[in-house]
Amino acid sequence: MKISNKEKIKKQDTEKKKTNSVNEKRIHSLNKENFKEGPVFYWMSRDQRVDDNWALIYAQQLAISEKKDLAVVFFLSPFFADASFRQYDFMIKGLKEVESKLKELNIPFFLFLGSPIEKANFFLNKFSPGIIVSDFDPLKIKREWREEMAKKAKCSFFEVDAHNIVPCREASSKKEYAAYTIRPKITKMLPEFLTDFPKLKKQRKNNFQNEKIDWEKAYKSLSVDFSVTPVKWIKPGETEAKKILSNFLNKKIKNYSKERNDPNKEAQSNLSPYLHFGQISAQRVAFLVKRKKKENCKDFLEELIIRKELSDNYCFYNDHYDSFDGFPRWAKDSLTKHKKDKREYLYSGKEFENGETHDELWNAAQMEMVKKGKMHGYMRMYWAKKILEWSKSPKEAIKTAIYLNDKYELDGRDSRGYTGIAWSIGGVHDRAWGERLIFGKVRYMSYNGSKGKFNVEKYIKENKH
Ligand code: FAD
Ligand code: FO1
Repeated sequence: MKISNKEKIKKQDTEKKKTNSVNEKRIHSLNKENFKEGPVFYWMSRDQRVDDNWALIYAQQLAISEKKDLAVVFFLSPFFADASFRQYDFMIKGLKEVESKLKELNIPFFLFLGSPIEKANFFLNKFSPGIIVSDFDPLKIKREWREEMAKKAKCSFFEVDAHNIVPCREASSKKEYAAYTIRPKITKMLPEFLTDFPKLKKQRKNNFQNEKIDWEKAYKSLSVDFSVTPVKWIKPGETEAKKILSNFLNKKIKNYSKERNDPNKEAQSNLSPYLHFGQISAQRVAFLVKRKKKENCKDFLEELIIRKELSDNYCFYNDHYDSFDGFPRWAKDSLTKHKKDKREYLYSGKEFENGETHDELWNAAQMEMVKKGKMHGYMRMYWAKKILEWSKSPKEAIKTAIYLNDKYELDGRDSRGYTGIAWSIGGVHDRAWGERLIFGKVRYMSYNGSKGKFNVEKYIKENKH
C-alpha cells in the first residue's frame, strides 16, 4: 500500500528520534536528588565500551543539555566473585582501549583502585558530581554497589539498561517461568528497542585536570589467583570484538543452526566474553544479524535475545539465582526426595577441578574450560548435570559448578552462567522429565546421548589433559 510523502517523512522522523535519543524506558532513577552543580559522570561497570552504550549516550545528552563537563569513572575492585587473573587481564586490556577511545572524544576517564563500597566517598568528595549515570546489572553485588552510591551521592543518580535490547525492567515486572513466557513480551517490544545508535559527540572542552592512569599500579592492586593465566586464542577489547562479530556474520552464522551443538565444530560466535564485559553491545550484534537471511539467524537470535535476556530476568527478580533455593518448587521437591539416593560415583571439588573423574568426556570438557577459558555451550549442560550426579547433594553441586565456572570461564560471573547452571542442576526454565535416581524430575543427560550427537572421541582427544 503506497504511503504519502508526508507519512514517509513522519516515519523517518520517528525513526530518527528513536535512534537519536535514549528511550526513557531504559532509564531508572536511583534516588530522589535533583541535578546539582558539578560535572556529569558515567560510572562505567557492566558495559565497558564507548560505542553503542546507552548509558554513556544518556550521560552525554545530560551534559550537553545542562552545559556541564562529561567524564567516565570506573572502580577497579581487587576481587570480583571468583574471578582470576585471566579475566581481570581481559577486562583491564579492554579498559585501556576504552581510555584511548574516550581520549579521542576529549572525555576524561578516571580509574579508582577499590570497589565503590570503599571508594564512593573519595570519588564524590574529589569531583562533587552534579549527575551520575550507571549501567544496569542484575547481580546482587552490583545492586549493593549501586545502593551504596545512591545512599552517599547528594546528586541525581540514574541507571540506564545498556546491556539488554529490551530493558530488563520493561521486558517483564516479574520472574518469568521459561523462555516461552518471556519470548512474546520481548518480541513485541523489539521494534521499539532494536534500533541503531546515535554517535557520541566529541566534547568541545573539559575543565578536568588530566590524570594519567597508572595501569601497572592497577594490576598490582589485584588480589586474585594469578595461576589462572590469560588465554591467547582470543584478544580483548571493542575493536577485536567487532572483528570477531564480522567474521561470524560473514563466515559462520550460516552454519550456526546446524553445527552449534557440535563441540568439534567452531560454530559458536565466541562473543560471550565480549558480551560479558560489555565490550560489545548485544543490540549492535542483533541489529547487524537482522540484516542477514532470516533462516540463518533465527536460532542465534533466540539465544542472543531471548535466552540472554531471560537470564537477566532470572537474576534480577530472584535473590537466590546462585543457590538451590532459586529452583522451581517441583525441582526442589524431587531433588530432595532423591537426596539420599546412592551415588555410584562421588567426587570432591578438587577432583572435579583437576578433571579426575571416571568419565573422559566430562574431564575433556573441564580441561577445555581450564585451558581455553571457554567450554563449548553443549558441553556446559553435560558438565553441570554430571556434577549434580557425582556430588553428595544438589546444594554442593551448584556451589562446585559456580566456583569452577567463575574461576575459569572468561564469560563467567554473569547472569547467563548462574542461570545456565540453575537450568542444568535445578530445572530452572525447563519442564519436569521422567523421574529417576538422584535427578528426580530434572532433565538427565548421558554419555551415550552425547555419542549420538557428535564425535566424542575427537573432542576427548582434542581437549584431554
Ligand atoms: P553462541 O552460541 O554464539 O551464543 C551467542 C550469545 O547468545 C552468547 O554469547 C550468549 O550471550 C547467548 N547465549 C547463548 N546460549 C545461551 C544460553 N544457554 N543461556 C543464555 N544466553 C545464551 N554463558 C555466559 O555468558 N557465561 C557463563 O558463565 C555461562 N555459563 C553457563 C553454564 C552452563 C551450565 C550452561 C548450560 C550455560 C552457560 N552459559 C554461559 C550459556 C552459554 O553456554 C554461553 O553463553 C555460550 O556457550 C557462550 O558462547 P558463544 O557466545 O560462542 O555462544
Ligand atoms: N565491574 C566493576 O565495575 N569493577 C570491577 O573491578 C569488576 C571486576 C570484574 C572482574 C571479573 C568479571 O568477570 C567482572 C568484573 N566486573 C567488574 C563486573 C563486570 O563488569 C560485569 O558487570 C558483571 O560481571 C556482569 O554482570
